[in-house]
Amino acid sequence: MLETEALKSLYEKHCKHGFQYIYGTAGFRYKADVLDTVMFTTGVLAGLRSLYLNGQTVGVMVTASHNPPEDNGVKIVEPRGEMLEQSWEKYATELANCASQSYSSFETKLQELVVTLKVDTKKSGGIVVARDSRESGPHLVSAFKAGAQVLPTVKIIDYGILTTPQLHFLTSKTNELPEGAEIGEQLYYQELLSAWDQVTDLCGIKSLPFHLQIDAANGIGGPKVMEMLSQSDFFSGAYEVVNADWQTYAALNHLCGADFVKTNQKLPHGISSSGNQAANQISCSFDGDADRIVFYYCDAMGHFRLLDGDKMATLFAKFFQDLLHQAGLQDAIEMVAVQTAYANGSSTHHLEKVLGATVKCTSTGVKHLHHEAVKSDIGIYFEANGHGTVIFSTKFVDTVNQRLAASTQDISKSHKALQLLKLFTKLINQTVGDAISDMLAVLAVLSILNWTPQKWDQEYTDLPNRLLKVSVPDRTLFKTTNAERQLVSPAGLQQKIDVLVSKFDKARSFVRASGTEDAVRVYAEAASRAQADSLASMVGTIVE
Ligand code: NG1
Ligand code: ZN
Repeated sequence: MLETEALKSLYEKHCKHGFQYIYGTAGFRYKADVLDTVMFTTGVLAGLRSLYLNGQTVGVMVTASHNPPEDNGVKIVEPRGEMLEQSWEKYATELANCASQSYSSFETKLQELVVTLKVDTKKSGGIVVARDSRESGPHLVSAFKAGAQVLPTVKIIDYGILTTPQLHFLTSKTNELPEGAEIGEQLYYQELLSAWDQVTDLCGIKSLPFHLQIDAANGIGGPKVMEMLSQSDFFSGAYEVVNADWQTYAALNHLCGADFVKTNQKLPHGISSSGNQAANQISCSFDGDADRIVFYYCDAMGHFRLLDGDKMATLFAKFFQDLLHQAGLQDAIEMVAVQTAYANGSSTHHLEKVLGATVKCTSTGVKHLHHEAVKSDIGIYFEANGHGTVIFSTKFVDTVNQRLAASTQDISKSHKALQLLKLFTKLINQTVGDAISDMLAVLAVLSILNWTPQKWDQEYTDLPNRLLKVSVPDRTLFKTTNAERQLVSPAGLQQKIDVLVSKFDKARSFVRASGTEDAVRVYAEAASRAQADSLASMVGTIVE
């Protein structure tokens, strides 16, 4: 570790005083101009994490996802690509807030962490870092790197601009592959495209049954998905990318992208309803860092129809359930669908009552869903907003491999089902929700099932719902229980919500503080659009 003088000089160059930070739903996320200090301390903390994990490489992503262009943020990724171990969020917050107080407070906290965590600062470690396309990114990455220099034995690789899932993928590959292996973006494209080609070859799919429109939210997903698809003969002429202006900073997430489409339940700028009415047309929107995706189309009347994270979860649940049956694995392999309170009631009903699947509900934020999903052999987890993935256990992989080795009838249905199960473990980025990989997986499932977007949509009908953002003086007063479905504070508020809910049909509503924005979110669903809207607005009023 650096000597006091060098440490102090770096600190003074990068840290400012006075701001209070919290490691939230997806790391630290604020207006970019207050982030220098926390970038610096996250550099230190990521180094400590790597040393604590015996030198394994940890990842760091500088992004504020779907937030407006003036925001930014940072999060730490575990060596296998998962979100930072929860017990360390506290250390990240404490170190940032001490640095925000004074140099001596920062130094004392740093020494204390080194001792408490028994970190040997002479050993070597590694960090891989990347950022999304925001204007503030390069400056914030410099502050981060300065923090990482506090532990000079920790080596940093800067991948420049990537999507969030690419950074997760490369973090995991850095730890998995032998030293000297060529690790970079290209590996990501090759793995996904190779899985795609094998799936489509196996199923005799020669071309995409739809014309595909991709709204890239004017974020980094645009150039990355174009780079990948330009390498594929299969996709040649089959798609078009709109809102790909990632170099105009102010355009990021503006009137487009997954969050805009999901929240406003309408088409993004740049995609028209006329082009979307044909049965062979499907559109999708990524968010700013391409870890979320929602699909949509327009029905014959020209009405916008959303195919969100809940629809993806049910699509994958049905698909994997069918494959497990065909492979004779329905009793050997356990599958679970993990949702949050924001999942539409109809999707939960469909999963449980129609598909007979096991459904679990967790708090918001993929780290919570992931944590629950890893307990099963196939864990399908999606937030309604389109953030999610499918993960497969080691037992699943071993079982499929053993059955494949024992299966000699290459042309049988069960053999093909086993092959497909195996290939989907490669097509899906299991480290984190990934717009590009989820897009390929959904397109593959629809092509294999020979489903149109309309057929997919008709599996169940969403209950009309409304999500509102309400500004309050202090959102930290809003505390919840029961996977965030009920408030315990402010006192008496939940009872008032319950009274309002009881006045509507098939209604549900809940309130929680956002972990990424300075606001409280109100969700309401009910039997009709008018009822969902009135309930949301009434609850919004009593929350203010
Ligand atoms: P918050 O701001 O805590 O509601 C939002 C999303 C989460 C998750 C995170 C991280 C909703 C209602 N909330 O969290 O699902 O995606 O951002 O980006 O969509
Ligand atoms: Zn995102």
